[in-house]
Order: sequence, then C-alpha cells, then structure tokens
Amino acid sequence: MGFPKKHPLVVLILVSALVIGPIAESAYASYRYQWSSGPFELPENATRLIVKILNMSQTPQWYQVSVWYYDAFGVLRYQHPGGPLLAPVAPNAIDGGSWPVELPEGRAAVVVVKTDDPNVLPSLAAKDSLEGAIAGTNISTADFLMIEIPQAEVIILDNLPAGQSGGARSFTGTWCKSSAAGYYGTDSLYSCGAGADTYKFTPPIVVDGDYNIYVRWTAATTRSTSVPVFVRHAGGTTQKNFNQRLQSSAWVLHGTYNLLAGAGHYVQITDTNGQACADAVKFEPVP
Ligand SMILES: [Ca+2]
Repeated sequence: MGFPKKHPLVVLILVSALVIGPIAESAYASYRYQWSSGPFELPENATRLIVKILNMSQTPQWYQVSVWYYDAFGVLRYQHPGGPLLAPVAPNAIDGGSWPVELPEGRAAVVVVKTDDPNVLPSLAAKDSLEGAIAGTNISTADFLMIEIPQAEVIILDNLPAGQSGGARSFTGTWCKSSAAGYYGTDSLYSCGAGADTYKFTPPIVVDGDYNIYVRWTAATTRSTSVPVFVRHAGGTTQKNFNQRLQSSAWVLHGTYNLLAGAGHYVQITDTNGQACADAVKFEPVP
C-alpha cells in the first residue's frame, strides 16, 4: 500500500506536534489531555474505517475524536470522523460511541481522543467495514500516549523602536517615538507620516479560544479623539474608535473575540482620523 512505513511512535510524535501546533480544529480550549492510538491500517481497496471508543475507565464530561492519516504525498491530514465534535457522555457509560471514517484506499490512520479528564484512559478499536476484518484491535492503555496540552496564556505585544518591524509587529507609513510619559515598555509611537499610517500587532496564538483584547496608548493633546482600531478575528473584523487624549497608560478593552491558531488574526491601529498612538496590546484568554 502507499502508506509510508513509519514506526508507530514516530507517527504519534508527529501527531502530537501537529495537535499542539497551529491546528484550527477545535473551539474548545479547555481540553488538556489526549490519547493516541494506531496506526490502524486499512486493507487494500478498503476506504472506510469504523472508529470505536470503549472501556473508558472513567466517564468524562466530554471528549473529542479526531483521525489523522497520511495522504499520497506523505503529509499528515486531519479528518473529523463524522460524529459530534463535542460528545457528552451518558452517566455511567463506558463505551463512548463509534463513527465511520472515509479514507483514501489502503491508508493507515491514527485516532486521537481529547478530553479534559486525565483519568479517562479510553481504549480504541478500529475496523474496516468492507472486509469485516479488524484492522486494529483493542489497544491496551499502556500503549496510549498521554499529552498535556499547553494552556492559553496572556500575550502582550509592545511596539518596536521607531522604524523597525518584525516579530508580530508591522507598520505602513511612518511612526515616530513619542515623548509622552506613561508608555509601556521602553517607549510609544505616534503616526508622523504624510499619508495614511497603520500599525499592526499579530499575536502568536497557539490555543484557539476567546480572548479579551486590550489596547494601550499614551495620551497627548495632539492625538485624535477618534482613533480607529481594527481587530481581525474568527468572526470577521471589528472596528472601534478611541479618544487617545484620554485614558492614557491604561489597558482599554476593545472587546472579546474568538482567535484561532495560525489564522493571522491581528489588531491594527490607523491614523485616518488624525494622529494615532501605538504603545502595546494585550490578549487575555477567557477561562
Ligand atoms: Ca510601548
């Protein structure tokens, strides 16, 4: 079959890295534990795998099932098995359910179960429904790999020195160092170009979820009283205008937005209504 042979442990490590990395797979940021099993290899010409969860040692509040497989180019792909993403478990249930998964012919799959309960210890079984043969048998809990998922953390992005960009901060036009007091970090910037000036903060989100987004500036009598600040998030773009002659040196709430890992969501300050200040932004995960 076309599946590149790899040691199962290597497969599990690859899956782990991907799950922790920028996978916009789940809006449920509260999961912390996951178990992986496989690879379950499909017989030649078979395209359907039945994934089943059974013999959970403890009933979790919820769990989430996902399946990974290698495509024809050897790249790991994510596939949702068609069941509910968020599956509540009936009281005292030890069998979590089963779902069919459609895969390219003859591929092998790795099944991942996530939950917020470290004591669940599920077993996984997978079966090829066409052949009626067990493609993977029950796996003992000793074969499962448990990983603690990083929790979302507060991210603060400070402005870079005037004229510099990089590391999640970029700008258009010209931004000069402000002499106003009360800045965050080492200084703050104000727009000083002849045309439109924008300053953008793009946070390195690694955990999908809702975040309170705060904007900070230094006040001055030369600032605009209506500075447009745009937030790009999972639901679109939201603009709010702030009076930057007031609320100096404070974390001012823009709003609460859903941010996804790897999506390039950002905060952008603009000076279309007059002089604007860029000092710092803060992204605070909502528990
Ligand atoms: Ca600053």
